[in-house]
Amino acid sequence: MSGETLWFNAHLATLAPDRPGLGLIEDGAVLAREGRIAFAGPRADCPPAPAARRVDCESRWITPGLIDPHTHLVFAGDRAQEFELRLAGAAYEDIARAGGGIVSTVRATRAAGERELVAAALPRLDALIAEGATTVEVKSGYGLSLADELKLLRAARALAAERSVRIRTTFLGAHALPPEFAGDPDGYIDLVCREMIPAVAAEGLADAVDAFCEGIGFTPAQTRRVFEAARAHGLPVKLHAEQLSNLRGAALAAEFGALSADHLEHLDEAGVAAMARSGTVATLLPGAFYFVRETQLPPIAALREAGVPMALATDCNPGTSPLTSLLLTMNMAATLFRLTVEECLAGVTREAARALGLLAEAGTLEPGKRCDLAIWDIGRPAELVYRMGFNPLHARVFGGETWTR
Ligand code: DI6
Ligand code: FE
Repeated sequence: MSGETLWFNAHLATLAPDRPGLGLIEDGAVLAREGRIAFAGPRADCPPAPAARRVDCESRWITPGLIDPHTHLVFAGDRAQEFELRLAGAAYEDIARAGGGIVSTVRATRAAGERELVAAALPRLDALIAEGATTVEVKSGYGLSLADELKLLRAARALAAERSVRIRTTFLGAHALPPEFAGDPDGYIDLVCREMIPAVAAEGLADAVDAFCEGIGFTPAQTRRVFEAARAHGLPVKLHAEQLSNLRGAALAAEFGALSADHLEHLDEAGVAAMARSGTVATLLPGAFYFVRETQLPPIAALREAGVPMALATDCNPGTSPLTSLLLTMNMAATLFRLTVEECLAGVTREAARALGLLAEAGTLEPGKRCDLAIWDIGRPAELVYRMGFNPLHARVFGGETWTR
């Protein structure tokens, strides 16, 4: 881990906020010292570096390592059969009545041990890593009991020991109502607030707290209780908001200074304004939009106009977004949501870091941050957004070290 490494003969997309657009630097260099970026800029300005290792990038492009700021990566089983039923015309309710849907994932996840959950999540994590991801957020929410939520969060944290990647965990106990609390959502929220959040905080297992504020999830009043418990335990909040309807969840999240509000297809002007005031990031999930064949578009123009930062994420989950590609996520954001190339790339780097409260550590090529890089075999950055199902990653650097995965 010690010593210096210099990457030279590269084009940089630094994403540094003090430069316009992508922060492009032709003929750039990146110098890493003890795992952190010591220099990123024009090669001519690079301090003389007696670097032990010098890497000729042969005119490739370097971006910050990619960041997926919203996943439900850790779960057991799959829902391919449910997908087939839906293709054959079955409604979501029929599937739920037949024991499918989210409850089937909860059942499988409860039955799995921590190591099994790690093993199940690794291929999904590897797919993200193979495309240059260096930071991945992972939510709980398929355990829905104290023991199972803790197990899931431990499995998520354990992923960081298996691969060269930073994992941020989010406690999403308020994801769905577990069967044993049928008819008693407030009783379940009592458990979330009085037992689960204190235990998760005491064990230091979560970096944030999230909830699913929706007709089929939890009400704004229940969400508020979850946020109050999170605040009491010093944990920042995020929210699944306005995915299927407008319950004004984003404004509630903004009131609590949320790091992000996610989905947002049904967000209104007041919600946009509230997010702008609180600096809450809009995390857009085009994979879920695509997979459930949603037609209501998130209010991109209004978010842009109000200066709300926009992040992009896979929302990787077995029910509504079985997606493990940030490159395809960018393509979908461009084609379906009309984001620009700059917005797409910023969405999976700088703004994704902001959505995780990690901007001081990651998300741009700036001195002092961890040296997490993706090195690409491309001629221009737009290629990362334009192609579908093609991976031009040449190398991935995590904490100044080059890894194949
Ligand atoms: N929103 C969603 O669309 C998923 N979770 C959430 O909060 C659904 C998850 C599933 O069906 O397993
Ligand atoms: Fe989600």
